[in-house]
Amino acid sequence: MGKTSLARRFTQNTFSTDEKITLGIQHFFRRVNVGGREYMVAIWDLGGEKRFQFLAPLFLKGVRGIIYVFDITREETFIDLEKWIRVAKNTVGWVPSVLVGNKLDLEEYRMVPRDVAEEFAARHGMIGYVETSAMLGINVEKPFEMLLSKIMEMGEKVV
Ligand SMILES: Nc1nc2c(ncn2[C@@H]2O[C@H](COP(=O)(O)OP(=O)(O)O)[C@@H](O)[C@H]2O)c(=O)[nH]1
Ligand SMILES: [Mg+2]
Repeated sequence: MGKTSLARRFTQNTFSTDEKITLGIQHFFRRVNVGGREYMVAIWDLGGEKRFQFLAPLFLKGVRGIIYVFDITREETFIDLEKWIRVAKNTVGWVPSVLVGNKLDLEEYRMVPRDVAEEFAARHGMIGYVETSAMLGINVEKPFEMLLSKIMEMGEKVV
């Protein structure tokens, strides 16, 4: 669907057509400069498969923000979001979050309309909705920037 591809694009500016399934969790890091200060962004990329679901609450503890990713060409990945939002709420309560619809390069196979996703993000109190292509490198920085500026605005140290 694109979680690992987006994290890889954001941190390494690379893309692989045969990205391996995420076994449990993968880590990605990138230094960013905001307002003349350097921060380290740590991305905890959770494998979405059912068999890894039990790990999520363990790793969600302490997160400062969440990017929820679905694939605009696969409606079931959009429907699945409700479950992940519930898991996050039960574990960390409210943290700033952004919704990402990935695979914008496959627009002709789109199954989830943009306004439906926008409405979903708003209804769940998310900062916003962004459509990306990890493959083409479209809009990949945007959800991370939105999340970071929100976290900073909340006036706390960024880990
Ligand atoms: N066409 C297209 N394929 C993508 C894009 N992002 C990821 N993929 C492909 O979708 C598959 C799953 O991607 P992956 O990043 O492993 O998804 P994850 O399971 O959410 O981590 C891989 O074959 C990727 O190459 C994208 O933006 N466009
Ligand atoms: Mg993955």
